[in-house]
Amino acid sequence: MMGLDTRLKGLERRQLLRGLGAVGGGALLGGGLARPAKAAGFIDSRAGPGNPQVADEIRTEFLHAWSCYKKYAFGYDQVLPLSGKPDYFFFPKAKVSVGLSIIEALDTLYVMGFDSELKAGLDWIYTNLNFNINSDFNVFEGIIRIVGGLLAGYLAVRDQRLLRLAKDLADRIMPIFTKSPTGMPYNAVNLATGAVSGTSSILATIGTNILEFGILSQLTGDPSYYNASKRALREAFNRRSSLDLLGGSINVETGQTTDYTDSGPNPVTDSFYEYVYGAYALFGDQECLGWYHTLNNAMTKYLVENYNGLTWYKTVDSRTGALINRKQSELASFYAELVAAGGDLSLGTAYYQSWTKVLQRYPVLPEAIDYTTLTPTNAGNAFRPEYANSSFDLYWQTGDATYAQTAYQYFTGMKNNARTPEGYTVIADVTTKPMKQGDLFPAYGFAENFKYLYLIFARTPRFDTQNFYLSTEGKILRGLKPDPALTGY
Ligand code: DMJ
Repeated sequence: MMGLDTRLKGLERRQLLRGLGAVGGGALLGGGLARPAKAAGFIDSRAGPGNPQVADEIRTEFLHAWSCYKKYAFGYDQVLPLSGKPDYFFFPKAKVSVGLSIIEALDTLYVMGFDSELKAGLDWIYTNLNFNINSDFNVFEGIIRIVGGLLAGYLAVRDQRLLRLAKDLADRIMPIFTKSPTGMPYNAVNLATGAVSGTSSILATIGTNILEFGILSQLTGDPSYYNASKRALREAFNRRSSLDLLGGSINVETGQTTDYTDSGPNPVTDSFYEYVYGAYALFGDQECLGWYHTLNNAMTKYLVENYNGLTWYKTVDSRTGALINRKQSELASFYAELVAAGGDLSLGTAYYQSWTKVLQRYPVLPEAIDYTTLTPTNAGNAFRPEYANSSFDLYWQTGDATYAQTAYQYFTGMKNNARTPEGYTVIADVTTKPMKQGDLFPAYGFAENFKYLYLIFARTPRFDTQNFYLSTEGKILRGLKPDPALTGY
């Protein structure tokens, strides 16, 4: 074990510096963009001290949510804040927990400076976490939440045990790629036996893994993780239509598209595009950047439309471009920052403004709307972070204080409606007054919402605002600065 540790450290140092490919020179921001030039007189709000008072308010609310998890569900996957009970996420039938909320929270606790909470979480992980579980495991969620969470935790405190756990889980997941005739991943794997299942995979499952697996390749010096993910992206890209649009799912054994619906930034295709671009932003992969532009240009051409003065993405048939529906999932709102990072700031701004219009109507965004009327087609809200994700990245891309203001508006809506006496929870109906609450705090709430908000207003030496990159699950995969007080804990 000592030998492994020493080897990893040496490799890690060299490869973190070098990256898997050449990352473009100059100061990079989240999304890998150089800062856009601004008109004379524009006040860049990034240069100042942030807003320590608001940062502290957000930090306090995070602790309120965390305390509820600690009180009722510590070591379980999630908490049910109203009933005060624990909840299983990955293995509800087997009643096995992997302490998901702890893993999701690691780098948030770190950047917020909750060191004793972080140490308690790490102690739980080092004592209890074991992936030898004889049950099927959802690989999409497992990679972005657990592999990503352990890697972000490792990048924060540099304890080799976290890296070993991330590698152990990734090795148990690898059969989804290596057993697939096309290289595109199956949906699920049995963590103990390596048996794979689920042959028709949605695009998000096929393509939301290169960031976590690429970091793992960097840290271990083993390129097989990155290469498996890259092959899957290539295979999916090669199945685009003559319009350069992609369908929603593919049979990973035959390679046939099983659903030709292109829902663009909406599920089930959403984070596929995020990771095609991310492979460039995080690892300098120019081929992926080319793929991103090909696909994004086609979406801009065939999906984007101006409707009643607002900008939205239609869902279309990928073969013909024919309209399927004009629904918009809240989950798509992250795309405002991605399309801006990819070079189209005016489209990103317009899309963000469209969502801000909905936020003015519903202080907590509904899960989905019909954008011809701005009315909900699903009136719940599962404590969704995507709008705040865009606020955060657009703020750091542009320095425009409008994004901080609208982020605070989002925070106020969340605090006024999703707060419970002991924690935070999901909303069952955003259209009622007061909003009807549900009974669940999703683990991603510890990874995303509060972190995006906090890192707009806070200035902490533990986070590099000049050069960062976060995964689809809000994991800080670049930009964590080690603190000697915690290193190796
Ligand atoms: C999170 O797991 C991630 O943000 C993912 O990309 C989409 N769904 C949830 C949050 O809404």
